[in-house]
Amino acid sequence: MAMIDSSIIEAENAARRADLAEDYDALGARLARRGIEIEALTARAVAFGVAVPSWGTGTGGTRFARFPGIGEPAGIFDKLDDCGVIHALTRATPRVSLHIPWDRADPALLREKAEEAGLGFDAMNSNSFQDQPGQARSYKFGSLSHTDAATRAQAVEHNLDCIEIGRAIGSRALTVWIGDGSNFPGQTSLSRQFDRYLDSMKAIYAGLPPDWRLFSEHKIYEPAFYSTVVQDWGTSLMTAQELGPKAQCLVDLGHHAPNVNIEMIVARLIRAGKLGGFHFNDSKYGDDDLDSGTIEPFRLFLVFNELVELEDSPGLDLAHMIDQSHNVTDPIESLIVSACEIQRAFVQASLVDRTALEAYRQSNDALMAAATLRAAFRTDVEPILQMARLRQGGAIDPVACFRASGWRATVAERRPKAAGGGGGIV
Ligand SMILES: [Mn+2]
Repeated sequence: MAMIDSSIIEAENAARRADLAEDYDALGARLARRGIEIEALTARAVAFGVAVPSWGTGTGGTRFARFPGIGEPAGIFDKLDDCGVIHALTRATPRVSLHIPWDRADPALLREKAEEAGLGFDAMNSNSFQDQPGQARSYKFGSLSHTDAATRAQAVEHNLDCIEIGRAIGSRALTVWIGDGSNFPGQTSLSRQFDRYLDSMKAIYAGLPPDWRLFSEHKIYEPAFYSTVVQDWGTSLMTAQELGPKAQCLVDLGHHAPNVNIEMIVARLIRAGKLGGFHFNDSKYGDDDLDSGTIEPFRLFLVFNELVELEDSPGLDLAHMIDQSHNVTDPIESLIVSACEIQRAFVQASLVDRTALEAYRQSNDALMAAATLRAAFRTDVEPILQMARLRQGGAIDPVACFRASGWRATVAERRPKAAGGGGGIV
């Protein structure tokens, strides 16, 4: 049985339980003075979940090199084991997002393994940004927007295949991100290339089951460096609106120009009824795919501030997913920390005094409006996160518990040392 022994979690928690009780009571008293009921926040933390990307469990890499770690997952079943460990410790990652073809396997076995690890499946991810062995036509010059109709058809067929696999394992969404674009001015018709993309997406949309959604993920550049077909949220929104009600936009936090106001994009997409979900990560320069909350935690908080403010919007049903590349850390530890930081931003946003904020807005008191957000952001909600984990059987300190479990060394004995492995940057 490939799981962390619950007795290890219990022993680790026993050593921290008394401190947590004290910290939780103290925070509860502080929040009560602000008119906030701590149990309501803890209940929200318990209900919060974010999906883990299967590809995030292996060490990523850059354009230059990849440095494999020990005991890396050799395939999807190892990856699901690792995702199960992350959820067992954090209780905040109940689903996994698969990538086809990297995770292709017998759906019955996938379901069985996920059940064993206590997991479900989130959105499927297709891949037409690299060629696969034996593939008839190359995506070197594009996939869904290729000038050649047969290449476009091949890419459409692959996406329909992803839907089929997803149906068999209980997924209910497909995320499409393509690397299509151009590297030179004049290389492609900016308008006709987009038309071809839309036609291909319509063919995929036509193959969606009734209860499925299709997410369009934009990205400003890379691998194409002059133009990209779905370069920003405007193109993504046009796509989703043209396709129909089951099509929505997915916002990857790393897929924008530096300093772009992502929380505004979030607010606009919700207004349009077209925000479908997120790929969480953090960045300093570009699509760095760094651990969530490690570079700009305030920006993450501001995104969640919009989500909480607008959470009662009709039909809002967000697929929260992580999309990161872990190059210098143990991927399990990075995913644990990231899930906790995303949950932290959600809880902090949940304690914003929205009545006061709205009054400051109405009276144009900019200083106090900003102070109201800061008061929430500065509140250390760690005891709430710890209590949410403890009550669900998770670890008060999940990274310490993971290290105490010796998981990585144990799996290293049975997992072959990885040389290459699937990439991690989408
Ligand atoms: Mn992404």
